[in-house]
Order: sequence, then C-alpha cells, then structure tokens
Amino acid sequence: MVRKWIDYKTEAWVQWCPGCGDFGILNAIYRALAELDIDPSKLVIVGGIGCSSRSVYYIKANAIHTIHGRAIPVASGVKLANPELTVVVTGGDGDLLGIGGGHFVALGRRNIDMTVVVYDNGVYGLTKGQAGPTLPVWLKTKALPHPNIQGSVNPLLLAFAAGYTFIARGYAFHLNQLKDLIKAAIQHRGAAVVDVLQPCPTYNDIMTNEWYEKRIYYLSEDSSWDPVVRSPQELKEKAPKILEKMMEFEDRIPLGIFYQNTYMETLEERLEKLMPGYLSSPPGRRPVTKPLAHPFELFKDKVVQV
Ligand SMILES: Cc1ncc(C[n+]2csc(CCOP(=O)(O)OP(=O)(O)O)c2C)c(N)n1
Ligand SMILES: [Mg+2]
Repeated sequence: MVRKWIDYKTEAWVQWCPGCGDFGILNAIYRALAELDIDPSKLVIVGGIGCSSRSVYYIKANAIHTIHGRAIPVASGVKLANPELTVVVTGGDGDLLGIGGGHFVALGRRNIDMTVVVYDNGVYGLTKGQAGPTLPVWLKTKALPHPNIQGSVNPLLLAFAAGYTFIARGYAFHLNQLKDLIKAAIQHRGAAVVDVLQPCPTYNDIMTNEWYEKRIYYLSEDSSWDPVVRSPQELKEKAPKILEKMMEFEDRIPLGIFYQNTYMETLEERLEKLMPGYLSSPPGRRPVTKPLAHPFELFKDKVVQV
C-alpha cells in the first residue's frame, strides 16, 4: 500500500494564526511520513505544550499531548517499551530547550532511536510572545516591553554537545527540503534533531520570512560538504568544520544536515547487550507473566561492596 500525505491528516481544525510557519512544518512532516510509507498504527507523535506542540492533533497516528517540557521523556518511555515503533517529538523552542532543556540533553546522551522536530520561532507563541530560549540578546520583538536581556541557546551546538547523532536545520517554508531533512532524521538510527526556523507572524516581528530568506543557504551548495562521521577518528577530523558551520548565525544562516554519526550505539542496542532478547521481544509486547529480568538481577554480580 502506498500512502499519500493526506492519509496522515486528521479532521481536527488547525488552530494556528494565518501565515504561521507551523503549517509548513506540519506539511513537511505529512510528506515525509507518506514517502516513508509509515503505518500510522506503528507511529507515535508526542508533543509538549505550545502552539507547535498541538501538531499531535493534526497527524493521524498514536498521539500524546503531554505536559510542558515533558514530551521527550514520555516519547523515550514509548520507544523503549516498544522499539519497533517510529517515534517523533514535535514541540517549540520554549518547550524543548527551555523548560524541557534537561530532557533534551538526556536524549542526546541516551541516543534513543527517535526524531525531535523543534519548531523554532524564538518566542513563547502560545502564551503571547515572551522571549524564548533561541531569541538573540537585545532583540525587542513586539510583545516585549524591553529588549531581550538574556543570551540565546544554539540548538545545534547543544545537541552536538549532548550526543545527538543526527543534527539538521531546516526552514518552515522550504517544504521539499524540509521534508527531505525530516525523512533523513526518521531514517537515521539514533537520536535525531531537526531545528526548524519558523517565522511567527504574530509575535516575532523581527525574524520574519524576509529576514530569514535574505540569510539562509544550504550546506549542500558546497559539493564537498559531507556531514557523515563513521569513526571517532573521522569525528576528530570533521568536528572543527561542523562546529564552525553550527556557529554561523548572523548575515548567513546555513541549512541542511550538519552532522550524522553512524557508529554510535543506541540505548536500545546497549539494553540488548544487557538483556538479550530485549529487541526481539520488548517489554511492550511481552506477556506480563514473562517480564524481562529485573534490573537488580542483571547487576547483582556487578555490585561492588564498599
Ligand atoms: C509548567 C508550565 N509552565 C508554563 C506554562 C505556560 N506555557 C504554555 S506554552 C509555553 C511556551 C510555549 O513556547 P514554545 O514551546 O516555544 O511553543 P510555541 O507556542 O512558540 O510554538 C508556556 C510558557 C505551562 N503550560 N506549564
Ligand atoms: Mg516557540
């Protein structure tokens, strides 16, 4: 069966402002899912709280609207209980990098095989435009009484430091390119993040479509760009260039895949080493009468008495 993008659209009324970048991101997700022909019954979309997190209502899948900042831990539980599911987290810069920042870091360290799509508009859209964690310092967007006095966090550098093994950046209104980035993120084995620059026409009157379109370009315009890292040695060689590109966010803003690590093991693979049979018969599909060994049993010979 070949699915079309419309097969992933629900009947729910989409509650976003006219011109919001979220429409572009949602459409790119629909198209990525369709091109990968993902069975909606094996797909789980998890959102936190925010305009962007409402995507869970608009995608035909098993969907969970969690609490603010907690989409990643809920999604991690889903994936670890049943690793054969495709798990995608949709949320805002505030949700994923502000209140949920600790969980964002933990996912990188764990390298669980799932995808995080950051709808990055620099503001808390749902609560009327306060400064979000990616809003550059000294910018005064229209809902702020004073310029932003806090520095911003760079989602790509944070993801790299945390251990994500796929890191990309897209633009909400470049539908085809964004669709390809989300597809590659879902296909990647390990924790993947796609930071999507998303104009918020209601509250971010500085980082507008025009502002972005003057600055953005694709890393792939340089035919020698190769973000794939296959060994620790290759990582050492390529890291300086990758970091230089991740830090570029002024007159020019690069888009595309910045980094893809293909050798790092996932948490699921680590669990399989500890508990043989975990992947072929994961907790979510085991009869309750046949649970996996209790973690204390697994570690009993390894405990060091002090
Ligand atoms: C514990 C808690 N604190 C604060 C809020 C209020 N709140 C709701 S959404 C939100 C931020 C949304 O910003 P972002 O995640 O960037 O999403 P956007 O609306 O911009 O898409 C905040 C602070 C909340 N719902 N729960
Ligand atoms: Mg936001």
